Amino acid sequence: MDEHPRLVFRPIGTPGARTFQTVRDLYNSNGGNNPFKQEVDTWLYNASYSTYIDQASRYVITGNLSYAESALNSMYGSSLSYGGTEGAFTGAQWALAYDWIHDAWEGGSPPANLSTKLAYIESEIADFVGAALSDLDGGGPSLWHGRASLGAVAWVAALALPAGNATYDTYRTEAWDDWQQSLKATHACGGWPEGPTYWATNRGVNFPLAYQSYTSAVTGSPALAVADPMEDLRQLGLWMLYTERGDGSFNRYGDVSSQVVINNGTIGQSIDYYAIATGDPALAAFAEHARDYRYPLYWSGYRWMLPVTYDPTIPKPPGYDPAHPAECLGAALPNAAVFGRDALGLVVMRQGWSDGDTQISFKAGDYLAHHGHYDQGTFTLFKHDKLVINSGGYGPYTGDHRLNYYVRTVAKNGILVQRPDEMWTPPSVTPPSGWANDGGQRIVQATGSTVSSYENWLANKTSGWNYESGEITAFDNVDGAYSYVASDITRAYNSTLYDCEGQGGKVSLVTRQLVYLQDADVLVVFDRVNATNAAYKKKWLLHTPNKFVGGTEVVAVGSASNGIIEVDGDTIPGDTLTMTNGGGKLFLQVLLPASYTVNKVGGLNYRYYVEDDGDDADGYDGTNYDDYSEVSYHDYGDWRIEVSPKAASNFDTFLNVLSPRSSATSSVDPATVLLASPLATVMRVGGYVVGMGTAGLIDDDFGYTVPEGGTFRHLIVDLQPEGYYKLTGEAGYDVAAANEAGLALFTETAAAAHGVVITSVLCADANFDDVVDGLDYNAWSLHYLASGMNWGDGDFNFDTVVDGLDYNIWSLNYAPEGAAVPEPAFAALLGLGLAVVAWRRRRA
Ligand SMILES: [Ca+2]
Ligand SMILES: [Ca+2]
Ligand SMILES: [Ca+2]
Ligand SMILES: [Ca+2]
Repeated sequence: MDEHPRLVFRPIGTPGARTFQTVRDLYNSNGGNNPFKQEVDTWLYNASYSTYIDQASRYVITGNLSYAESALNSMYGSSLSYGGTEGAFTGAQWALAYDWIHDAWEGGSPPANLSTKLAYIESEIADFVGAALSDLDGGGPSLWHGRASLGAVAWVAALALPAGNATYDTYRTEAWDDWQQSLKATHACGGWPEGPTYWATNRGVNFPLAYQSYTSAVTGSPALAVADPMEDLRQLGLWMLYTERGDGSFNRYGDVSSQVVINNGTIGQSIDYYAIATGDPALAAFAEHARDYRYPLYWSGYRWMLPVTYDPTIPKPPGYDPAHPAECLGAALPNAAVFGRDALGLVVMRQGWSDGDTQISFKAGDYLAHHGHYDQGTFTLFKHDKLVINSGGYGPYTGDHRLNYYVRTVAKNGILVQRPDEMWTPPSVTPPSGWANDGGQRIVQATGSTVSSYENWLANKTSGWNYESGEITAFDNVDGAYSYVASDITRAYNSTLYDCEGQGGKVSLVTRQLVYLQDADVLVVFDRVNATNAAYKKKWLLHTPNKFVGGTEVVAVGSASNGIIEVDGDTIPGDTLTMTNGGGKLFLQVLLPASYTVNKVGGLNYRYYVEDDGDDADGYDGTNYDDYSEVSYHDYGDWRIEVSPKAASNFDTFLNVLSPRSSATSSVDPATVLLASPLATVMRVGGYVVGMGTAGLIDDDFGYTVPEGGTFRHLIVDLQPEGYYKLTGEAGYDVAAANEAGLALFTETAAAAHGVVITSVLCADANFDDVVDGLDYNAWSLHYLASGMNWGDGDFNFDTVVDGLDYNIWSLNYAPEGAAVPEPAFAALLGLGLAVVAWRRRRA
């Protein structure tokens, strides 16, 4: 492996490898009239950017030895110091420059003292690697803050060092282990837990660089710690793609700074790099989409990366239109995706990728790093403009605004449970005003996380630090129809499962479910909250740029435009509030609790207000934590609403319907509650009926009345996964299987108002007598090979044909006592279907 170049590029002439010649050919293609040259030339002749790495990159592109010599002398005349995790990328840059120019003069005339100069650079890189490994050994860098990216950089730098040196070999062995941690960390999260800003800054590019350097420099190695590193890189790329919300910026979560916007110039090289490293067509289209927001895509100081990161010839998805690069993504990708289901817990649901399509982000994950927030269960919504946002801004790191508002649940679109005597004594730095009791989620480490490895994080999930906070319990998506996510966020709070203050917990259950009806463009949010004390006031929060309109306002503090305003839910026509921002408008309909109040909190002196004694009952004597300066890249909403039940109860459900529209829209389909029983909660909006389990799993039959005729799709969740259910309506019935997410979709038509009953059925019970026996076989045999069939005719796999596949299902479920399975006369035709069905059943 001791040939050069070996980092990213291989020597010219290496079959099948990316080489300097590949770059030069790309640059000169089409007679020099090509997008790569066009972008490169914005930097190539700009003398303001002529550091060692600029010059080394210029050598890669042009083959001009004067650039190589300039890089050589520049490094020889300076030093490389280890500047901690944030500055570590400098070590990778030295390694790349050294590697790329090392053999530039082979077979020609080298510059004076070449070997002396290379030896000096080599020793500087070695010192850097030694210092980085020592830092990693010391356990200081936390996995999802600096450790994962430093491990990747140390690995790249170690690979540049010569073979046949015992110290360097030891470095490489140690760096390999650290890089395996990087692989595990990024595999687990599928995105960056600290959010888009820390990702863009010194992190995103390291992971594809480390993997590319591994593939280009290493010819034999132990097995990698992850099964499919390329797919992991693709997920990281898709995370950027999905979370771009429609205005050239990313969903705000974690500590966010100006790097959250594509046109900042610090994220562009990462967007490109994931496309070229994976060759994924959708990511390549997204990179061109990003260029619509900024061209050239990177800040000049990063354009030396273009030979590494950019290749405009990567194939794009079918239907790619350079004038609208993102439009093809709808056909290339599912409308919803989960990133890091068991760690980051981020879900994005989209209506599509066209202008004006709704984009929703949702988060229910675990504690991972100190630039993450206490935001489990929060969601954001973008349509034409910001409509639902995470509030606040990244002010002073240890200031009151950040520690008592910005990172806290009160600044998110989640649920507060006010326990006036709840204690707040998190470790490390205390904010100037002391810790506020915001009523939100428990604080793990708001400054200085200490995750020393992936295994260390796992070991602390439900013991020690108790990092376990949120869990995505179900996810499903059908393009053009619906997206669904369910989560349990009980552990995010001081709960009966774990209370970091030893107070026994304020809740025993907090769940949130989102059903997004893509074609209707309606988001249904259903929450269950069980408090350990009925007196603990619950608040359902929604942060918006502007004030919601609706209801009779009673000013409690301040004024109607700057204060805390109480609204009795009974005074809100249709229980519907509206909020307009730019070209977008949000209709919010509060369905449950049936009897509720709304506090509107906002205006200049109240927008960061926290009821910091955790008690509304003794008056609004809290604090507006405004010790930070607003900047354009923060979603600094001015208003929030707090929906609370009027009556004190341990258990409450919240059912809210959000209809995002263009600002010109004057009304939307009203939603209505069809059932709110202890077993099931069912609502209707337009042609959709959506049902949830009121307390959890729906384990009994239930019914409701649809108040008019028409064709309805009944989307019911919280069913037994892979259980069978029958909806009986006016004109007949529909049988459906609940999928692994516990979701079943029934279609039904009626002429007028009608009752509907949903019952569970046994698989293959054609005549619904709760036994699978010969009578059901008879139904099957009577319709054998007929099409247009339904369940009662013997079609048990919903393909409308009655055939051997259905027989297999019947025979596997045949269960009268003591009976044997009758053999059909034509068993030979069953073939492959048997294996498929048998496998499905075993999973149930
Ligand atoms: Ca979890
Ligand atoms: Ca108070
Ligand atoms: Ca039967
Ligand atoms: Ca069938």
